[in-house]
Amino acid sequence: MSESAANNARTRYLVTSALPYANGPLHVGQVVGAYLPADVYVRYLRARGEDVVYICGTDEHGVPITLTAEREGKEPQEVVDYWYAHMKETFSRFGISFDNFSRTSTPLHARNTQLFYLKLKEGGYISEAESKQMYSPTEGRFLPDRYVEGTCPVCGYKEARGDQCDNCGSWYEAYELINPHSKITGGPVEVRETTHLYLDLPKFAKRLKKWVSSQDHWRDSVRNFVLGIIEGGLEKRPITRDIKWGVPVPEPGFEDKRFYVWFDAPIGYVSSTMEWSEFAGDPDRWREYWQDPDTKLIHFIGKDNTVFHATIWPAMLMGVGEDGEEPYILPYDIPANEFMNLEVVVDGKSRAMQMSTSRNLAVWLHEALDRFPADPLRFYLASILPETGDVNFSWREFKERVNSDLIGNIGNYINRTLSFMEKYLDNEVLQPEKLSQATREAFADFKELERHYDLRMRAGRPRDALGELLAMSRKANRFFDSEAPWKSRREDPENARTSIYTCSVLLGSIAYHMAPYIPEAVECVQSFFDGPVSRISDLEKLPEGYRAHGAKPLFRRIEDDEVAEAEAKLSRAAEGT
Ligand code: B3M
Ligand code: ZN
Repeated sequence: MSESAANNARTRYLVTSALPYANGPLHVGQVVGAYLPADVYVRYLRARGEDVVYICGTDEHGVPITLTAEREGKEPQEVVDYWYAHMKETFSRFGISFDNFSRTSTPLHARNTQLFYLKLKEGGYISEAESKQMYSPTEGRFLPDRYVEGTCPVCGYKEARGDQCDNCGSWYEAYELINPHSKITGGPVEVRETTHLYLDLPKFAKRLKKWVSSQDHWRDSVRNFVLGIIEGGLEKRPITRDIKWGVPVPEPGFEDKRFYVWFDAPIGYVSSTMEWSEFAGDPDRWREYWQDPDTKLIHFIGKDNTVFHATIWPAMLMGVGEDGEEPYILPYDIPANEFMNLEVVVDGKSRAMQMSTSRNLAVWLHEALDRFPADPLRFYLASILPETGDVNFSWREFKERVNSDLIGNIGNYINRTLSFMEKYLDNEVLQPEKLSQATREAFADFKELERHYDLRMRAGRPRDALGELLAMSRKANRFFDSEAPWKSRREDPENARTSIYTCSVLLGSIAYHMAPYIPEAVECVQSFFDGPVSRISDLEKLPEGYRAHGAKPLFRRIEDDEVAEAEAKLSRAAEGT
């Protein structure tokens, strides 16, 4: 599509990636679930002139944070400060192009969360109720389920967790455990009554069902999962916790409680957008993105976050927009991605294993970036995005894909075309008077592939779109082979010029379409030319004064010993050595 056509029908997008807990490094499983697919999509939309804001930030509340802090003997604030900075830097090294990366510990976010709560209360969606909770007399506090351990009431397993038994899989209330004790101190715990605030989800059931059923463009897996939950019957959900770390609850008697992390976290998308408009010097601008029904709000998440984004969050959005207030829009799409397992060599044999962050059995993004540049990592991960089912990450496959597809196919094409121009044509490609039959055919084929690429990308399937890009590059390589300009340059120089002209146009298209995946390489290609790559994306026509100079190979090969080292690290974690 040409840029001017896209500009005429400019659409507004607000794209978000799940807010990662600020309690540890990012791993590739998170990257393929929520960040890379969103970033590729956003870069694609921006390049086509759409109005896009891409929002994220760290999730800094809840038990995941306090557990980490206690384990490390630190204050929660120290933990989140460290990991916020670490994540921000890692995302930037990996080329994730957020427009704003905020955090949920800001005062603005606390105010915003309280405002959401007060509006929901005004709307009649909040109630109070007592429940039983585990209390630790020695620590003088209520313990969240994850802090409690005991003997499973079903199978007798001694180290069962507060909410679920890892041995037999049963679910129960923490007070049903036999000999329950604190996971932190080992001391005994007892059952006490406590009061919490609840979000009245059943009041939204009808509206939610109607809304979800009509989302024909959602992935079937997501729509069916959510409909199943709604049809199974929604219950009131507690939105407060007996914990000291989090957003304070603006109610008397709740001074020692905080909002549940899943209540405030999605509001973090709104807060981050507000912060973005403040930074942009236009403090009300966020409203366009959250309240104008023409905006498309898209949440990229891993599938374990689906119920929060597709049921509870939309209910909250429905609930706060009533009574004179400008209503909030609902998510247009919630592309939930499946999981990634790791291919690990154990005792000399390769097998797929589930990632385990606590056992250090994970591919940490910052470590991967210490070994390899961002582009090849992005390329490989984009080629195995878990869009339709679980996938396996393998260092060996990384090497093969990069060396054969990225370098052998795409890199090779760009390199041979540019070197030919530079060596034999004095860097200059002139548009021929008449396009040859072979050129017209190549352009037609490319147009078709570009159309497929656009369809896949618009459908939120960047992995499939990447397949089309590789097909373009294979086609371009075949064209170069069959035209054989290295021969014709002696026998028929005019013909060689025409061939290379065509090859350059195809190169422009390839660069334009690979930009969302491997932005560094495209910047490099761009630096060989006068003018931005997108200007040469229009098939059939190169801009005036189009020249290339100083081209060098875009990628380096991945060597056996490099992946062997990365692989060995995983093997050691898997073997527990
Ligand atoms: N922090 C859970 C996760 O990182 C949670 C996502 C919040 S998105 C609003 O998977
Ligand atoms: Zn059990």
